[in-house]
Amino acid sequence: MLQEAPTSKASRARFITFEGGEGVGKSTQVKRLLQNLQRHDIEAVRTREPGGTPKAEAIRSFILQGRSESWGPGAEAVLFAAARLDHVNQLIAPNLRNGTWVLSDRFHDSTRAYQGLTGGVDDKLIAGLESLALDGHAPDLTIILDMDPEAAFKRVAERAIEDGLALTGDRFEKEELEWHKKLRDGFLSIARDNPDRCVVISAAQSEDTLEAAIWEAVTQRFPELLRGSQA
Ligand code: T5A
Repeated sequence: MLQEAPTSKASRARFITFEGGEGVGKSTQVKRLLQNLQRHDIEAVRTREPGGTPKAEAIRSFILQGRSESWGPGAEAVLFAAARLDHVNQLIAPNLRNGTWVLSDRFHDSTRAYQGLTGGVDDKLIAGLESLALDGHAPDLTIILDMDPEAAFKRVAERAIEDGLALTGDRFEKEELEWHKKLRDGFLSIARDNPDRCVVISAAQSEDTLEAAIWEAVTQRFPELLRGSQA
């Protein structure tokens, strides 16, 4: 579980999710946003999907090892939803109730994009699973990091070479490039359909520049952060 020690209390907690394709820099930026919030004396935790709780992490291992692949995207959507239900009940909802901001590295838009828009799972099944798993806990803000998938793969490969690691890839990282281009379009269409919740930011910039762009988007959405008080 990635939950981290909270800092001070905030009276109104927000739920922020990070979405996008493989290797666009979500995990890096979730950590940086957590630090920026803590510098502003905001109590916050970071978490991830699939995962975030012991039960959801068990489902994560099962899926990412490829053990559910032969079941098809519909069954995988159900598994992601089961993990999400536990994550919401055990980690996200209690933290928000307690005044702690929650930053999640992926959430329900990943099921919409991967299993729905790219995997072809019926909209009604995706919507039903979403309503069950979220139980009213939709994100207040979703940051979609957008990047050409070829460039993102190159980035991950370069880092693996620098670190002397073999580039193995999980279940989804092994899909074809065309599949990843469709996935990128899927995230962009989710952003277009949800303009009040989603902000698309180009991930093809340095970690520092991207961090600044994300902070600007977050403070624009929640100006109380700069006023030093919570709405
Ligand atoms: N999934 C998930 C579904 O299919 N349905 C669902 O409902 C859910 C929730 C999860 C997989 O499960 C699928 C989607 C995924 O395939 P994961 O390991 O969490 O698997 O996969 P990713 O989310 O893609 O995680 P990655 O670690 O691969 O990518 P990130 O988090 O986007 O990228 P990050 O921050 O780890 O950075 C990647 C590399 O680039 C460098 C970093 O140092 C690192 O080496 N980097 C940069 N380099 C240059 N410039 C920058 N701005 C950089 N930012 C990071």
